[in-house]
Amino acid sequence: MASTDLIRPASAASDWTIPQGWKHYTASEHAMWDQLFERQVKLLPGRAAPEFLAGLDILRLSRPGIPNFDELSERLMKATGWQVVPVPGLIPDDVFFDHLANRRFVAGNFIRKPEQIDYLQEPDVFHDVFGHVPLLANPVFADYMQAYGVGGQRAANGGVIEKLARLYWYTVEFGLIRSGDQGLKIYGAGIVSSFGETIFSLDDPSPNRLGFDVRRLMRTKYRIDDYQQNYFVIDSFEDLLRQTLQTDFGPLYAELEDAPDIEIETILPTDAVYTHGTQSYAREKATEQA
Ligand code: HBI
Ligand code: FE
Repeated sequence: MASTDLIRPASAASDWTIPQGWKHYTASEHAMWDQLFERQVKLLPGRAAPEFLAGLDILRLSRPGIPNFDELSERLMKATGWQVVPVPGLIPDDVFFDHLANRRFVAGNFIRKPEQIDYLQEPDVFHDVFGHVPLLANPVFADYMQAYGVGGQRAANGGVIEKLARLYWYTVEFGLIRSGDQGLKIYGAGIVSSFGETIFSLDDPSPNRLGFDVRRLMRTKYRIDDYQQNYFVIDSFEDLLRQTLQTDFGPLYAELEDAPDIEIETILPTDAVYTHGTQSYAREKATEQA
């Protein structure tokens, strides 16, 4: 569904925010958060980027269970000037960009049901808060997210927004990072909040792990209904910010306008491919087209 087709619920304000209603969460909803939190916290050391792990402490509030957004925002505000605001679910692109440009991260206030523990389509409070908030406590990543919102507001037409959405998808949601000689680590919120994809994205031999290249990435289609076929690997958050949102995108958009999309299973001769090694990944030039 295109996010422009969304209808704002009567209970939501003009900026699509709603009250979190923290007092209304049931004991079993809080228990669902605690269960998901414990499972990911056990899995992530050695797999998640150190910057993500460093930000996890921001989620350890005065009480267990689903974080109270006011308390969380107070802590996040002190770290990087960001806030977390509740919304009912997906919101339109322009509203989403406006929140990000003003350092407000929108988070669903609902939590998945027990039968959805491993997969749900709509971003719930666990995905949004556990997945996204720890890196928002990192000053460089916090600036990247704001710059994305500003870039979205400037994007004049739908074609450009589609390319920007791919940048968000392959970095903020499903990004991998090379962590010195420690091999590849995960940082994308869609991975770090998923038990299955945390393992799949690093260990499974089937997906392509490609060196980050913004032109290549913006032409690459993606899947929303299964683990990813492609992951793009950045060298550092500083480098990501420099190569993308601190660069003038005007000429890039013009250049990409007539460039064809790249199918998800394609590896190009120009791609840098990370291959599976015992200790770490070797970065090689692809020699043949897949
Ligand atoms: N709304 N709640 C919510 N969360 C998102 O991640 C989101 C959204 N609306 C639009 C959107 N993302 C994407 O269109 C942008 O990345 C382009
Ligand atoms: Fe997300």
